[in-house]
Amino acid sequence: MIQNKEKSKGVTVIGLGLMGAKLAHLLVENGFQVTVWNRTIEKARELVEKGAVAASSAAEAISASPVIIVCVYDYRAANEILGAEEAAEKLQGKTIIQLTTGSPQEARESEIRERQLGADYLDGAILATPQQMGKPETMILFSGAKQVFEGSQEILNIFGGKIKYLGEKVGAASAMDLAVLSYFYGSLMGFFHGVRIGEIEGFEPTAFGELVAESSSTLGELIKYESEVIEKGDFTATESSIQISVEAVERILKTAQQAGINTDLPALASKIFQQAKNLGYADEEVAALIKVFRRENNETAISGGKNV
Ligand code: FVH
Repeated sequence: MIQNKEKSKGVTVIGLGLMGAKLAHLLVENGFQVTVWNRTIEKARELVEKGAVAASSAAEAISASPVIIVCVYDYRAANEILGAEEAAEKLQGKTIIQLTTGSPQEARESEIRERQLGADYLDGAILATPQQMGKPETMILFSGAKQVFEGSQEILNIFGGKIKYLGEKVGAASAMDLAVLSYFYGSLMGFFHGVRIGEIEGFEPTAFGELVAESSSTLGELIKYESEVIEKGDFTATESSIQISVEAVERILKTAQQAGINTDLPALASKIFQQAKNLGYADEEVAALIKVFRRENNETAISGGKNV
C-alpha cells in the first residue's frame, strides 16, 4: 500500500490525450496529488473535477511535483515542451518518466539532455491501450537508471501489473516496443488477409477473430520456441521445416490470385521464403528464416541474383 506521504509528494502528468488522461485518472483514483498540463487545457476539466490541479503552463506543472510523467504525441512534442526555456530551468532535481512512444535513439538523446538539466530520466514504452491500463496483465517496459526505476515503483505499479525493467541501456524499452510493434503489425497484416480468405468462403470476420484469439497461446509458444532456436543457432529441423512453409505460403498466394483478392501479404511472404530456399535453407527449421533477415542487400538475393 502506498504511504500517504508518497502520494502527497505528488505527480505531474504532461499530455492529456487518450493515454495521458488515463494515466492521470489512475493516479487521481489512487490518491496521488496530481498536477496536469496539456496544450489544449480544456482536456483537464474532468480531471480537475476529480481533484487534479490544472497548471497554467508546463513550467508550472513541472514545478508542482518531484515526478513528471510525459505522455504526448511524439518526442518532438515532448522536447518542445521540456526544452522551452521556462520549463527547462525547472527540471533540476526532478524525475522525468517518459511514456511517449519513440525510437531508441530518441530515448538516448532525451536522457542526455534531461540529465544535463539536472533531472533523473526513465524511458518507458506502454504495451497497452488506454482502456487496458491499470490491470494486472497491463505491460509497460522501462529502461534507464536502475535507481530511478526502483524509486518510481509505487507510481509505475498504478499503471499496470507487468512492469518490466530492461536495464540501464536507456534505449532498450523503445527497442523492444518497436520489436513488439513489428510483430503486432506483421500479425495484423496476416489477420486482414485471413479475414479476406474467410470472406470469400462465406465466413464472418468474428468467426476468424475468435479462432485467432483461441489459438494465440499455441502460436505464442511456437514463437517462443523459434526464438530459442535462433539464440542457439542450431537450425536442424525439429518442429517445422522452411520447405513446408514455402509450400504453405505458395498455396495462400495461389488462393488469393485465383479468388482475385489482395495478394500483398502472401506475395511478400512467398518472396522471403523463396529467398530462403534459394539460399539452401529449405530443409532447416523455419527459424532459419532469420538468416534471410540478417542479410544485407536482400533485393539481390530475393531476385535470385548471383550475389547469394
Ligand atoms: N493510445 C494508445 O493506444 C497508445 C498505446 C501505446 C502508447 N501510446 C503512446 O502514448 C503517447 C500519447 O498517445 P495518445 O493516445 O494519448 O495520443 P493523442 O490522444 O493523440 O494525444 C496526443 C497528446 O500530445 C499532445 N501534443 C501533440 N503535439 C503536441 C505539441 N506539439 N505540443 C504539445 N503537446 C502536443 C496533444 O495535445 P492536444 O492536442 O490535446 O493539445 C495530446 O495531449 C503517444 O506517443 C503514443 O504513441 C498510446
